[in-house]
Amino acid sequence: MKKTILACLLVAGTAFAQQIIGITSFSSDTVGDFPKGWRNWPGFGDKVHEVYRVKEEGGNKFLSADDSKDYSGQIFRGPAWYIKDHPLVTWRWRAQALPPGANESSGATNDSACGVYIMFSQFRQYGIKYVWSSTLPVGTIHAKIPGKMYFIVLDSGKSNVGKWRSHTVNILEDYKKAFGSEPPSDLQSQGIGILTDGNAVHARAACDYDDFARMKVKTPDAAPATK
Ligand SMILES: [Ca+2]
Repeated sequence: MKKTILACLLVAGTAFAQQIIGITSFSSDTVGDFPKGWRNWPGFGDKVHEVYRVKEEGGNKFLSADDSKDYSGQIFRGPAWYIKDHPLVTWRWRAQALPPGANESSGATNDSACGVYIMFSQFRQYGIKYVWSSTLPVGTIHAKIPGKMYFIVLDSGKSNVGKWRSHTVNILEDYKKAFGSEPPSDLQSQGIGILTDGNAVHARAACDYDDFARMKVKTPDAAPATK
């Protein structure tokens, strides 16, 4: 009995060291504006400013993406970091409108209400995209460009539409699963990207995003000294 109590105390007292580095929570952005520090591809002009706007709810600011005009404009921001230093990326998102029938495994229907990119090279289209899919099941990994660009389904379908969903992904582990090989030791993310789009199926897509951060993998602290 005494041993059991001691074991419980040790488990309860084990702390986890985890360095969290915020990327953005939109708290310093202006409601109604395009968020500061984000860019888009040349040629899209100000269209993305119609899609991506900061909103506020209950004192919290977040990014709202709402595309009903087939714009399909990706936005992205730094900073870059070495994946081995901070392999975990966390954020939350809330799908508001799923493009009906969208299926990311086919070019003709490749739309996602919510999409977050970790790009190792923006210009080489080398990276991983996490999506809230209209139709594909959670856990689906699909090679959009084999050996270069993969997407992974984190949420699926209508059941959680309108609810915030928090995710923490391990880029090193997901790289191994998707690419089928160990990631290069100097693998860097160029930052994060976002795309909410419904242009393939010509339907509205909408998603809210918030609280992007990167982290080390959790490692238990040394067990507390006991007598
Ligand atoms: Ca926020």
